[in-house]
Amino acid sequence: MSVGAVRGWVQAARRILVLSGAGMSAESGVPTFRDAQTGLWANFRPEDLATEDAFRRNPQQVWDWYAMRREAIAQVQPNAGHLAIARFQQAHPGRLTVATQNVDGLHQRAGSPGVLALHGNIAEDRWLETPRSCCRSDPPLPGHPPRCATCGNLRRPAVVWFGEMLPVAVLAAAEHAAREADVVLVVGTSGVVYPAAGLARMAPAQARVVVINPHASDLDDAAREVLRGTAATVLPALLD
Ligand code: BJW
Repeated sequence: MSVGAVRGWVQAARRILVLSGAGMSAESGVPTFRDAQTGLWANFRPEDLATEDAFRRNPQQVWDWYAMRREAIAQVQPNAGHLAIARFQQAHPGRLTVATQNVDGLHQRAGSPGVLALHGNIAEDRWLETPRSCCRSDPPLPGHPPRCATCGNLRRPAVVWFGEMLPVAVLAAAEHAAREADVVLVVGTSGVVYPAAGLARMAPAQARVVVINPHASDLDDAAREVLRGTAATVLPALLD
């Protein structure tokens, strides 16, 4: 099986789901989480940073880690893979849905409409505790993190940490897109984090699931075809 054959599936498909992970943005210069040398968690333990407990224990450390990543992401650009997806969507409205685990906003910046951001968006923040009227009335006091001047409620990154629910409507829309898909392109994810990884296994039995990843992933066994290449090289060859 070749890129050419998968391209035929894509061109014939009525409904396509792209499920993307950190590898989608690697060629834009955003580090992945689990790659051995360069992954964000080669140097940090996720339970120290990507949980609500971690934030409550050490809000400044977690806030600063996210602020550093937010600034780095603001400097990078969508790559040829993001752009190929967005071009396909513009040329074929309604045929392709993007569900991404990425919080970097690069699909949106490439011009993809209706991106389902399963794990939130790093550019946004929200209140840690349910906001009271004081939180809503005055701008938060600047700080690391900013806080409500009256009750001390903290701002936190609007991302989904371990142990937290994914946004319900976003996950439901992604599940619907998976069940309707005749082709699912699983791009740049290790496939270890649930429920996002489970979307690739929700496609109907006759659907063609294609993994695009230079390395082995936990979703290879769910795939009809595995393309061992990178997002920025394979996606333009499939979609343009
Ligand atoms: C390239 C490339 C190139 C490189 N081109 N490819 C079932 C079983 C066991 C555990 C669970 C389960 N269900 C739920 C859980 C618990 C947990 C979980 O999944 N744990 C597992 C790790 C074991 N899940 C959760 O806690 C989730 N919530 C939940 O389940 O809630 C339930 C609940 C119910 C009721 C009440 C309350 C709760 C939430 C998960 C949130 C994940 N959050 C993070 C952080 C986001 C914020 C941030 O950015 O800091 O999301 S963790 C991190 O992992 C991030 C990513 O989106 C996610 C996935 O990682 P991804 O994208 O796959 O990246 P990598 O690095 O792992 O892989 C990169 C891949 O790219 C590699 O394969 C490379 O080869 C490849 N690559 N270059 C293409 N150029």
